[in-house]
Amino acid sequence: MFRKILIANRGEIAVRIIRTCKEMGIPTVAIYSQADRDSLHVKFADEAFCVGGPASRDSYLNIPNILSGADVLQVEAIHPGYGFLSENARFVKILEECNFKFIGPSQEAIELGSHKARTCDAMKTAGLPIVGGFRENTEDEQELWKRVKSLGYPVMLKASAGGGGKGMRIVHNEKELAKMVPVVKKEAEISFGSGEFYVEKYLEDVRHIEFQVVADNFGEIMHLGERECTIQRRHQKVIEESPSPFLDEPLREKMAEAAIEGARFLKYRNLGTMEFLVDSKRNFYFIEINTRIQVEHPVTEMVFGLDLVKEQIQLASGKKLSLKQLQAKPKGHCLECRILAEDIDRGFMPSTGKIDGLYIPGGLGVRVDTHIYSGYEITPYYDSLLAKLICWGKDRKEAITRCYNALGEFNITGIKTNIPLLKRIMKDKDFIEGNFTTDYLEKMV
Ligand code: MV4
Repeated sequence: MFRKILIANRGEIAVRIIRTCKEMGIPTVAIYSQADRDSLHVKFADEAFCVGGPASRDSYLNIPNILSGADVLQVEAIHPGYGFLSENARFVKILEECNFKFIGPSQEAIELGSHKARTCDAMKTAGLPIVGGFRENTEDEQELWKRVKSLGYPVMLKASAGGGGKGMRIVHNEKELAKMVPVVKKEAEISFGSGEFYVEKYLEDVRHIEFQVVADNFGEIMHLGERECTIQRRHQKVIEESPSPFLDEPLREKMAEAAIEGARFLKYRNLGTMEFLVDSKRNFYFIEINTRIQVEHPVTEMVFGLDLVKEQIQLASGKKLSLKQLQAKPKGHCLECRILAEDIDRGFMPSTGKIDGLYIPGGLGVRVDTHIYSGYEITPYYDSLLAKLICWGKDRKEAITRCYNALGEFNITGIKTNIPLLKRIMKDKDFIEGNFTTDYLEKMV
């Protein structure tokens, strides 16, 4: 097993990864920015070093600083968490060249996954259904207009290197297309360093359902069911659950088979997620692959009774899958609510400041993954995720009740949070009945 692991991340996921390393008896190294000196991941790790200024590009994205510290402290492997460098193929290549182990999939898989148009083409070749669209060179404006016309509106423009909800726009007519093409290009250029985009038919009233796949270095691949992620705001997930209230057993099996087929085609290793859209007629379409541990991984952990970070570490160190497909038996139902530092009444503006009072709920089936504490300062430099409330129950109804009650106990003062909105959702008839599609959150605010 690895002698020492560096966690190239911050916040709740850094804390989450350190906990598993401790359980496995692996020493840990934290990195932190000048804004994160007083963070929990720094206190919980065995060693820590500062990688630069508050802005992400100066610290958590600063490859030379991360690697020089890793070298000095004799780190063997690096866990990237999610966001930051987790899906950066160049980073993975540099790590390989510097003899550090990357805890995640191969450089090739990450490279492909970060070109979403190419991934769709590959999955089409693998036999998976994809959404109708135009994924070739969109620089040819004449061709672009012609092809969009033949697709029919609405369409969705998607930055090929996109992620984190950036570089995605719905377009209803020619006028909007002319306006949005440069907007998406610019946004993608700034956020991802590439203005490449592609066009898909926009499917209305769909559900976003993703399958967790796990693969070892020996070609063994299995899945750990699905996560329902339809409840999103501006393409940021807010509530996730497993299993999806929308899938029946035959459709679940068909989609799981497709997810595994796609992963096999890519010779996929380690953890990954295959994202799909499912329409009201129960047709499903592959949309993208995520080559990282995801924010919402705990819902899968709770229903399958597994530690996905431990799986990642073991697989990266060359171990075989810890279980066979037939041994993976989901039990009960799990919901995750993302507790965000935002002011719902002021258009979801990020809320910053010192947390001056905090009560974290607990009890049977209640798990909270967080890095906050009373006295902790929320700065504007990073995402607004404060905590993940993860509630398990024997069935969906019990999980919802536990979520609602835990949200009632949760008390965070000093900053604004989305807890009031989450509580309303837990009492909403449509949510309780599993009756929701992509427009759900818009209706709720
Ligand atoms: C789509 C779509 C409909 N048609 N693509 C949004 C996040 C990203 N991971 C995938 N997303 C979507 N892609 C096509 N061709 C619908 C979504 C979508 C969504 C869109 C608007 C509002 C809420 C949404 C929630 C989940 C998925």
